[in-house]
Amino acid sequence: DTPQIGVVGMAVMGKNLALNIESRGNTVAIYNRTGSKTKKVVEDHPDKKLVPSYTVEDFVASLEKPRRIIMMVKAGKATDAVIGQLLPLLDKGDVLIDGGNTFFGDTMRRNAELDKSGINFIGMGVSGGELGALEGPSLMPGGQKEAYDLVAPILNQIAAKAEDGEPCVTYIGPNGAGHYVKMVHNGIEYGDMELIAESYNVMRNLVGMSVEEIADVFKEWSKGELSSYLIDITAEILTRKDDLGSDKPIVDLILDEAGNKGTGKWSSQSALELGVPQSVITESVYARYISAMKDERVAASKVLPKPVGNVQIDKQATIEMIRKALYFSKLMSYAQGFEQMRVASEHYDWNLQYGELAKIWRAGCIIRAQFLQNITDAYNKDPELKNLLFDDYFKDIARNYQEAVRDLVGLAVKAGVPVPGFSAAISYYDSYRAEVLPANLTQAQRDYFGAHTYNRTDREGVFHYTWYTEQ
Ligand code: NBP
Repeated sequence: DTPQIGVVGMAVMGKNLALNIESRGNTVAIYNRTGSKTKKVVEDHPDKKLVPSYTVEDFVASLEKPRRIIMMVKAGKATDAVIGQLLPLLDKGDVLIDGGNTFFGDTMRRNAELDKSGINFIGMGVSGGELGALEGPSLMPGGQKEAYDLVAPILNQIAAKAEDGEPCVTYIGPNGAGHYVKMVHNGIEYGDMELIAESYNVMRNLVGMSVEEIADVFKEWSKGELSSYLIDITAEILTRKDDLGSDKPIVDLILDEAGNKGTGKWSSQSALELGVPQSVITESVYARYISAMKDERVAASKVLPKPVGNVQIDKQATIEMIRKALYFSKLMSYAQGFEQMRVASEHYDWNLQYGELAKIWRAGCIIRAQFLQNITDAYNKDPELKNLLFDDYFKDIARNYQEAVRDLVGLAVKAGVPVPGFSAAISYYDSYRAEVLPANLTQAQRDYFGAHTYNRTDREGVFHYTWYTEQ
């Protein structure tokens, strides 16, 4: 059979994606810079319809036309290098897909450059990790719509399926839209992970619970509205013991320094550039940074005073407060993430379909959760929704849970247990619903020291006050 599609990059993601595509009845051409990896994939899977090539020329020549190629290589220079090798060999109308975790700005640039040669370039976010790539990831493709239509049948086959059977893939929008949405997805993932970590920490250090007890609480929560992949794996992680012999929970032996590969940071940077408040995700990025300052924290823990007051805790009541704080804060984080995508969509002219985005995150990806259906419902009711907080479901949760968040943040702050995500969430909520903010004073200060002028509440025009007379 002539391969219907080719995959470049035989590291774990590319290999698994190729096997996924093959498992749906397709013949797949494969290529990797280092030939031994390609050889190993074929040797490990002798019965699969994989067609290996050991030169780019052979690889391109082996494909059905118009050619469809997915690149799964390290984002950045490697992507440009592979494009550079492929470009002279491709014809007008061929479709090149970058499935790496690429910065959306790079995808916009490459899409425009390749368009000049008549090559369709799709930047596709792929979420779900190794297993997702193999069994069904959530896919976020952006680029020329005609190009998407050429690959849509295969993408529909390989994507994860939601409970209602719908594939977790849809056309996201032109040029960098797919990678942008994947970036915000990752930012939201940072936020979810931080809020879960804070919940664990408050149970541990404010309520004084054991790791086993906390595992049971997460198991219980996963049956309710918090039901999600990340809550499930948290419950499971907390039950696991040391794999090197002691009977301690493995979490107690893992160093508390969080790494990152930059997608959370990109998400925050873009929010700053677009002027969108995205505090929950940004606090999550900061939380990873401050965690990595282990030596400084150890030194500071020895010299900086602790809180002096005592905090009285009612265990069961506090656990329920934490559950509500977690859900409320998650809603704030998604409200911010979707607001960011709305502003980006207007700024870059992408025409993003917000309800569809929540839909394709229902399965396959790391942030998959029952709750995403509420977002789809909200946008179905009102596609022009400015912010999810105006939706009835979100309003109800805010009404019913806000007191619990306030109580919990109060207790945690009093006890000195850090809750940057929860605090950011409730502060955002209070700022967003404030008819009047103290920005009047900020404007007065700006006018005082820099003659930056201000508007008035009672009349039109631009004003400058004579704060002082020049001597
Ligand atoms: P890596 O990100 O580790 O990349 C390794 C691949 O890039 C190998 O095939 C390697 O070829 C190739 N490569 C490099 Br490095 N430099 C190259 C160059 N100059 N020319 C040609 N090929 C080059 O692999 P991965 O973890 O499988 O991830 C692939 C992509 O998928 C990345 O962009 C990643 O961010 C993204 N992604 C990963 C996950 C995940 O869970 N891991 C999830 C979603 C998306 P070689 O064998 O010759 O060195």
